[in-house]
Amino acid sequence: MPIVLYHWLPSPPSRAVLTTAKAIGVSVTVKMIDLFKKQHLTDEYLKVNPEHTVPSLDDNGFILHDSHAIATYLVSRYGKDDSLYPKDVKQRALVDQRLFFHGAKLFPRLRATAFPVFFLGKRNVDADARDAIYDALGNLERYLEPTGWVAGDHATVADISCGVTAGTLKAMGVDFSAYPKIRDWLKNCRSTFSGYEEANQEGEKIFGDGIKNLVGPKAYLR
Ligand SMILES: N[C@@H](CCC(=O)N[C@@H](CS)C(=O)NCC(=O)O)C(=O)O
Repeated sequence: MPIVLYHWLPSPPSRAVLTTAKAIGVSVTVKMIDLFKKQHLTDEYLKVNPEHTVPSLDDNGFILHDSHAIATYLVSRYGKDDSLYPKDVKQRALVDQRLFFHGAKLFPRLRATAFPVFFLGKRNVDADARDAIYDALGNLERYLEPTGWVAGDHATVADISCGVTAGTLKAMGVDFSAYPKIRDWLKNCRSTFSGYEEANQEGEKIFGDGIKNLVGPKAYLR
C-alpha cells in the first residue's frame, strides 16, 4: 500500500515533508487538500487530522501530522542512513532544537502575517509582526555562522524545514540583504537536496505571488 501525503502546494511545512521524502527517495502518493476550498475542514479530513492542518501522513494506517514529526519519522523509518536525522544523541538534540525553532518561531511568524491575508481578508502587514520575522531571521543567520548549516556540520531535516520557510519568505518580498549566510545557505539547500526544486518551485511561487498581489510587493520591507 502506498504512503499517502496529504499536501497543499503553497504550504511551507507540507513542502518540507515532500522535500524530505524526495531527498531520501521514498515514494509518496500525494492527496491534495486545498485550503482555499476548505478541504481541510471536511469530516473526512478531520478524522485524519483533528487539528485540520497540512501536512498529514498515512503510512498504511499509521497516521501522523506535524511536518517535523513526519520528516523525522520518514528519515528514521526509510532513510538509507541517519545523515538527515543523526542518531548521535547530541547531534540529534541540536537538530531537534532547530526544528523546534522552526515550529515555534520561524514558521509561526510567517503564518501570523500570511494567514489573515489569505483567509481573513486582511490587506496589510503589521509592523510588529513583520519585525518579528526579521528577528527570527537574525537567529537563523547566527545558527548558520559556525558551519553554514542549521544544525551541526552537514545538511539535516532542520535545513529542509527552515530552508523551505526562508525561501517562501523571500518569495513574499522579505528583504534578505542583511543576511549573507542565509542567502548562501538557501542556494546550497536548493542544490544539496535532490528534488528540492520539484517539491517547492510551484508552491513557493503561488504563496509568494499570492501574498504580494494582496498586500503589495513592498509590504514586508522595513
Ligand atoms: N506545526 C504544523 C503547522 C502546519 C500548518 O499550520 N499548516 C497550515 C498551512 S501552511 C494549515 O494547514 N493551516 C490550516 C489551519 O490551521 O486550519 C506543521 O509543521 O505541520
